[in-house]
Amino acid sequence: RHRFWETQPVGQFKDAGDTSLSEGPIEPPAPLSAVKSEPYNLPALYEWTTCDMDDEQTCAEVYNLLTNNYVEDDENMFRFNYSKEFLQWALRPPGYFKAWHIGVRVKATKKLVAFITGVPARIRVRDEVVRMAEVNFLCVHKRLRSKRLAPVMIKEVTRRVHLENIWQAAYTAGVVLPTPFTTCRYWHRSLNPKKLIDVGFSRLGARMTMSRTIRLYKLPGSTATLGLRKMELRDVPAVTRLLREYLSQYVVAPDLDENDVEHWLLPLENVVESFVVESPETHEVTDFFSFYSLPSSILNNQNYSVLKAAYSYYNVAKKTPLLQLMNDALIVAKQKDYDVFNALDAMHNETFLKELKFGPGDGQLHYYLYNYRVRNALRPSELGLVLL
Ligand code: NHW
Ligand code: EN5
Repeated sequence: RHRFWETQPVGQFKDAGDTSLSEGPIEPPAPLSAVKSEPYNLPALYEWTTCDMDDEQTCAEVYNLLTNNYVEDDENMFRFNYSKEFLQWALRPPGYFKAWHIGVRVKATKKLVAFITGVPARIRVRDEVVRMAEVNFLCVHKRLRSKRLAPVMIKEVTRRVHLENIWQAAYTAGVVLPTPFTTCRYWHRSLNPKKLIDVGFSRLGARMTMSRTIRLYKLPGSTATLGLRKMELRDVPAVTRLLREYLSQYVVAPDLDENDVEHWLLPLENVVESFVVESPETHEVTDFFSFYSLPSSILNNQNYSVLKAAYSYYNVAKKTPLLQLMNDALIVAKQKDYDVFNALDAMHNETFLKELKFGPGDGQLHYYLYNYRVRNALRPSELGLVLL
């Protein structure tokens, strides 16, 4: 059934429920001398390219490929539209490898027609912190689909990750592959219900009018939490401490140090937003929320071309009630003109989704590890990892 995935060190469907299999690496690391030193072969018309994301021209080519060919919903109404600034942020974290930003070009014209990336991360699975690659942005131009290019790209990124002596990877997908270690659902909170209905993102509920719907989703004009402010560089140590302690309760979560937190959480206009609560009395940072900005192109609509979506990222509520903190996140996102606020049912998110009027989406997100077996599928509430 899965001609490619059956050959890879991933949990196989046939092994589901086999209690003799232990948790951890599926294959041992090989000596580096055993890693192929030459790239895998591509069909003759194509060639490999390493994409320098510092270069504006290359970045624009990647942006255009993804804008026209990346992930769509099941009815092809929306397509992810990661911005150039977002791609540069996502692909250049501390310790990144340029060689892991891999493109495929048409030899004759140099047109970029496929892409895949990895970035390094430390991911904890129960008590083990494992060096991994986070693999993302796998994309093959619509005209080159179903030619088995994706397996070659996956093998090539694997080879380049192995060259750095890293033997595991984490990735997510909307499709089912062998074998998810957990599956999350997307939930959506309307901020601009009229537009969402006009573009077909949501529907007018039964026995609901437009004006009742607008009233239902109306939010206060200002935030409720005293001491709420944008995160600054000086907050990095406190946010790192809060986040490390918070993530320690999950079975799978990133192991983040101050450098990582500075990169992944310090606000970057139209890319990532983070707000902290600084106690007015003690000046301690007690809580924070964050979301990233991932617009979608609206395909085939007369009136609108972009849907502005905020995605819940990492949130820690130590003193402020989580419900109040996340309501403030919705208010901030509304003030910044987002149309919808999305969140997975991961971490403790279930405790605020329904109460804050999120509704379940039609999309799921399956989480995978490469060359690492997790013994029993996790509940989403045991997952502390958000991939972009
Ligand atoms: S998920 C988003 C993936 N991208 C899109 O959906 C964009 C739109 N679609 C496309 O561009 C986030 C194409 O349809 C793609 C497939 C390129 C998806 N993951 O070339 P063929 C990520 O980026 C398998 C993994 O003919 P195609 C995460 C499929 O099951 N495998 O198909 C990426 C089949 O194998 P099988 C996927 O439609 C994680 C084979 O590809 C997949 O022209 C990557 C068919 O290939 C997916 N999303 O191109 C894995 N979609 O065994 C990283 C399809 O079933 C692993 N396939 O026959 C770790 C590597 C690092 C390890 C380090 C130690
Ligand atoms: C790797 N980093 O399907 C990511 N999105 O629900 C790759 N649905 O937006 C994997 N179909 O439910 C990505 N509106 C996998 C996701 C791919 C994109 C996707 C879903 C997630 C989505 C929307 C629009 C559906 C349009 C028709 C949806 C309902 C919202 C409604 C708001 C009011 C309360 C009830 C729910």
